[in-house]
Amino acid sequence: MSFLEYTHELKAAIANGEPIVALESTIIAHGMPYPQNKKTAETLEGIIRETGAIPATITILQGKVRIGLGPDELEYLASHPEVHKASRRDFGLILSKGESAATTVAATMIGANMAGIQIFATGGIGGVHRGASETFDISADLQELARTPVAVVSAGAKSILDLRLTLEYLETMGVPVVGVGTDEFPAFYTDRSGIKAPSRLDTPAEIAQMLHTQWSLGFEQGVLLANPIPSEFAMDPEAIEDVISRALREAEARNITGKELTPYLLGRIKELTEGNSLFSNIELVKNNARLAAQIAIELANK
Ligand code: PSU
Ligand code: MN
Repeated sequence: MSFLEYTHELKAAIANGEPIVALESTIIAHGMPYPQNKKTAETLEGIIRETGAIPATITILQGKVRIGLGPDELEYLASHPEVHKASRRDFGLILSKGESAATTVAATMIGANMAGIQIFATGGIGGVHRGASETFDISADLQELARTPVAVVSAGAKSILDLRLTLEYLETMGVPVVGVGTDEFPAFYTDRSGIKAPSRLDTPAEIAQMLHTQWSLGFEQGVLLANPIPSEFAMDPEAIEDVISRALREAEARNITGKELTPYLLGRIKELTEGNSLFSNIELVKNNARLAAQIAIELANK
């Protein structure tokens, strides 16, 4: 029995080796408010098509891992923030009950890999949280990068996380981290973090060559491509740091932990910046979708 379901378009595209870019669904259900989340999901799919690749938004719907999303399903996910947030641990639980879920970076990597899709665009990945030495809060996204050969295009990671520890963890796990056109690891809302990126590549062709080589060697790891937010959309580093510190203090005071923490922080940051952070967030994901499509096209020619 297959637990995977494809749209007709994607079934054919995969069989024909066409360039495809996976997109996650937690960013829709739990990462942005309605209706901007729906609009953004549509815009991302549009950018990938205009660039010459095919979008594959990945979700879990009624007990199936769905590769590709139709308009009614998008409307459902975008307007139901109470839908499950699924990571690796949740597949058996959710599929066996025929339930639906938005997929995190980790779960989207799993779905993409099952479907044979190698490139995935998102905004920010989960990572080692600040204070993890006490809380043990390390996103399952990092462990997934250590074991699933999918390249994730992100704008680095939000400084709700401890970026240095996140990079240490990825180093330990043998995950290549590549700054795209930058020597610094980008911090999501800002193109600078003061932390050096472990490596740098500048063009989609170079990146595709690196991915092809890495996976031809048989490594099982994913690759983290850290693509900085275009500077015209970047936020003021000090202002955003104040907001993040405040959101973190509030989360601690309210005892918010586990999988609730990241969505809580994202929501508070948006409220506290009066939507400015949402604007930057949307622009950086668009930028990542475009790069991911360019890489997928180069990789399809290998
Ligand atoms: N970071 C963001 N935006 C997001 C997420 C993280 O800047 O939307 C979402 C992604 O789906 C990511 C998940 O995979 O949160 C990580 O959750 P956790 O920290 O609970 O592992
Ligand atoms: Mn966590």
